[in-house]
Amino acid sequence: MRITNTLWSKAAAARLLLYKRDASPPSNAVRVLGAMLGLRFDFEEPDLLHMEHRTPEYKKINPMATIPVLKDGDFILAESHAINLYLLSKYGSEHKEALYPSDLQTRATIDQCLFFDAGILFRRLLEVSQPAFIGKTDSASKTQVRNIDEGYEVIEAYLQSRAFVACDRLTLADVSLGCSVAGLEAIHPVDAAKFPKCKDWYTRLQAEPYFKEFAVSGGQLFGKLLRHIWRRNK
Ligand SMILES: N[C@@H](CCC(=O)N[C@@H](CS)C(=O)NCC(=O)O)C(=O)O
Repeated sequence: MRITNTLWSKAAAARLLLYKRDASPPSNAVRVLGAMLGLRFDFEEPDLLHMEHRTPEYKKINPMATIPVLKDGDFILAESHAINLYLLSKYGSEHKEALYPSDLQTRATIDQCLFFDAGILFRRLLEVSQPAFIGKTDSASKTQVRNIDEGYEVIEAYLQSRAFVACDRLTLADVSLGCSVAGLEAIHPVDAAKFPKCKDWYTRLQAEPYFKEFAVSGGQLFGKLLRHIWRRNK
């Protein structure tokens, strides 16, 4: 049978290997986008609790020692935001314009959200989980909870003038920020009284295809894991 669908043939020909964990919000951002684009991945699951991501072998793949990492044939790429931009550029086909519009200001606003996620919002989750995983803490501190609220406050501000974080439709920015919020919810849920627009946005995201499957269930898994570790650390 002759393959006529370019996207299908490109994706099927590609050997996409994703280093991920189900409880990792940035890994789930790649999985949500991958599913939206109809991509299939093979998976590797480094055991972060046993420091498999800090071995010399893993650092040869990703010197930052983080997941997710994508292998597309011989090409290796780390950092979920970079991975999603790459996957969308290469395999996005008709989804490119919707998820990362070419309008300069809209695109710049999406980039702003992606950098906010990478540099600020997701770090607020790591600030809670990293010390717990090395056995030092058994709860989130007041400062950490306040910092998470400060992150929600930024999203609330972005949503004042639009339905989604960067414009009036769902983009790559919602995928990444939504996955981080799914993880943060397991530590300190969005308070609808303080952040009504953020709560409404997150509720709407849960109805988006693949978001519940990867982001929400991944966030719940992260919460279970964190609580287990906190109990162990008491
Ligand atoms: N900005 C990075 C963050 C990646 C990241 O920190 N991932 C966590 C897992 S959710 C990790 O690899 N942590 C390992 C560590 O901090 O040692 C991305 O979006 O890919």
